[in-house]
Amino acid sequence: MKLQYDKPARAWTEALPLGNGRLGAMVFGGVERERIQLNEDTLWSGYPRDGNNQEAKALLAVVRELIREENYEEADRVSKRMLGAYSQSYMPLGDLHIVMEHGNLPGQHSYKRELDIAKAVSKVSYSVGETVYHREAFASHPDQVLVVRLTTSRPGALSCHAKLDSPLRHTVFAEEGEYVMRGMAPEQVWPNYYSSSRPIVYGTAGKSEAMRFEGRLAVRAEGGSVLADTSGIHIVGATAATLFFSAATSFVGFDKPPGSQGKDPDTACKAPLARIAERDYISIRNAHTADHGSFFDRIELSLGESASGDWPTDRRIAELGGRDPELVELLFQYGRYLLIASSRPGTQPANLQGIWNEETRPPWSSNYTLNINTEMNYWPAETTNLAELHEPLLTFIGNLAKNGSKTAKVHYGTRGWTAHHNSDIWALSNPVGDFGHGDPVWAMWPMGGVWLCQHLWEHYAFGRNERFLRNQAYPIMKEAALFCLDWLHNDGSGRLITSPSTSPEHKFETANRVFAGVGAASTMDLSLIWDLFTNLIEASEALSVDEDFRRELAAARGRLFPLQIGSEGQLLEWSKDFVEEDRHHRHASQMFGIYPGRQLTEGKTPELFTAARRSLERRGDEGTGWSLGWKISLWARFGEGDRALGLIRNLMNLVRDDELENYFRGGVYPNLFDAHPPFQIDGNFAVTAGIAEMLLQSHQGFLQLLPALPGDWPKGRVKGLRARGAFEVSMRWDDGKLTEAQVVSHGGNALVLKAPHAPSVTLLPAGILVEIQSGREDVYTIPTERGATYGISY
Ligand code: FUC
Repeated sequence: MKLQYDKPARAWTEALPLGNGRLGAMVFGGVERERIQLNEDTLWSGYPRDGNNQEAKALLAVVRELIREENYEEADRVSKRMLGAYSQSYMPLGDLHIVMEHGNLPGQHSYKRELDIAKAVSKVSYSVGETVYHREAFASHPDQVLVVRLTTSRPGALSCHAKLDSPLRHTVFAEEGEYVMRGMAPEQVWPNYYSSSRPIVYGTAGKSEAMRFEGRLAVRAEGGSVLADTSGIHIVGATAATLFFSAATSFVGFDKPPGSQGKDPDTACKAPLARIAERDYISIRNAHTADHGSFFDRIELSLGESASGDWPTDRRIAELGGRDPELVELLFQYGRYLLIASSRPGTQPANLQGIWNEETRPPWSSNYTLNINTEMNYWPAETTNLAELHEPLLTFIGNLAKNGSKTAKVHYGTRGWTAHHNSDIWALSNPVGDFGHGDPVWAMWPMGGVWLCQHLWEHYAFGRNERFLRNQAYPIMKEAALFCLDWLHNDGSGRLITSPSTSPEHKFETANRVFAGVGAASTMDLSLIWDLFTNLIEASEALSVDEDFRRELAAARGRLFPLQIGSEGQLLEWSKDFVEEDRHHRHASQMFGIYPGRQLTEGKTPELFTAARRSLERRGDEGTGWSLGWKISLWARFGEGDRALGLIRNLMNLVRDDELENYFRGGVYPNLFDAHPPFQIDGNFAVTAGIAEMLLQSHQGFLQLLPALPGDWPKGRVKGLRARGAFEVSMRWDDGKLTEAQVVSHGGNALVLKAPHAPSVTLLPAGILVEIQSGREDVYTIPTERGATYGISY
């Protein structure tokens, strides 16, 4: 479980990520000059503002009429005028620089650096002359600090200085032996794809409503002397030293201006340092590894043996890629590592780059992109046994619902709430595009909230926490459904359609042979609404509430414009058989009902299921990082393990930042970060979710063990995957066949299992035979008791 290298990072995408959910660090591992790039997950540009467009509502009827007349070009033009403000951007905090004063003797270093993802500790070691230097770093969640430990083999040989720096406006100074960096974020950062003469706008110091921040560095040395001044902290002649970095911002919530109403970052920044003052390094490290392990160790995966020996990770990627089963395991677990490091209860949800960003104008604002990316980040949360880490997203959905109810009213005059394709820490919910600049093909998509509601349902479906469903999930889902009920309208023949409607970011050809984005009733709209209504119907049944509303939902669901099959046998992306702009387009939106949805299954909708497979076939096996990642799960849902593994192999293609020219397909960087390119973390999470989906599925009301096992993983085992119904599943297989499974029932629900023939089920550890309650063809129902473990074989 290690990423390892024989050279320092030359680029940011070679540096190794640490994180405690809130604080992020990218460790470069330079010999003379260590750079640790820093982030804090609440450090965003801007402050709460109303980005809604008051003109939108009046234009809605105009756009709908143009679409009815099939005048799509004009509909595109008019819908531009319905757009609101752009989202704000996630900001870098700065850098911790450590300059080692031991000279640099090239070629004599026996250099090594690594990231142990099971312990969440990064290490650098090298020698200068006879002296060996070690560096160890981790981001502690229990102690809320980043810790860097420097040691040397020769007493007194450690001399270095450390300082903080930031690309944002800031000042630095020394205070009581600590080194402090204090600054302010911009009030406005325009997206990197928007050309502006003033892309980054700061407010006036003291008056600005923007975020304030502070970073603070404390040092404890063993031997030697320590001195802090405005140029940094100087360590002279020590044998070991520990650096503690703390950071905080003035953020107090999505709806509170962090300038005038924010908290004092200074107090918040000092507190963790004060708390660890009496603690020794080992106890802080032990608390950290135990905390990380409490999540990480829940899953073990073994897919086969590697032929790569002790190679550096980048060489392994380049030479073996997805053909190295242990590298696939590493990539799987890395996705889990990254979620543990970027998303903890109480933190912000993982954004496009998780929490790791060094740019002041990051790609796509490093924001929350809701038409695939943010959801994808959380695909592995439930299945790979990290359900608590779903919390930041689930809380964020509640924030979005508050702002989104205003957007629904102002933009469309509907009940309920809506969000569009972009959001930010301020829970922006309007369609973005600077009131007329954006392209409706991405902006005009009021389905962001509908998709996010799937996460509320899935959190319940996996964990079966009824209190969560009743108090948190259901009310938000219901409000999203009210929006849908008002947004849907009769197409003239009794069927319910959405309009204006887009299939995220993909255009179709109009009769005039130009490409347009806005039309009616895209497949994704209808599938998302089907999903929300279905989940809500089941939720209201589980809670025994809202019988009338349930009937209303079922009636509306029954009237949804039916999904269409096109001339090539494919599931259509739009309600008409348009020529698409790019048949290999990265978004697989029309396949939502296959994955992550559950509308289309072989058992219930065989024709549409086959048509969706045809659509995926037409999309091809290439794509950006996250697009490849999505296709892994899609092929897994089609039960095609070899094809899914093919996608994993495509994704494990080494991308180096300095070789990016004319490179337009996804891959992974030397640090295993997903390359869209550029870096986007969603692909990492998608591959983790995809591998879980190959091994276990539970979306059809029954569990399927090893539904899409590729031929190249004939023998293996997995411990700790989760299935809907509050089950935890471990399996072993050999010769491509299940040899043994163990299922822990956390909820005492009936275990419904799809199996080739009646399984043998025993209660463990005693081994008492359990009788199958009922069996119909290949689906068997087994009663379970809460907390009990069952052995299954067939
Ligand atoms: C959507 C995608 C892009 C990119 C961006 C952040 O717009 O279509 O590929 O992932 O989000």
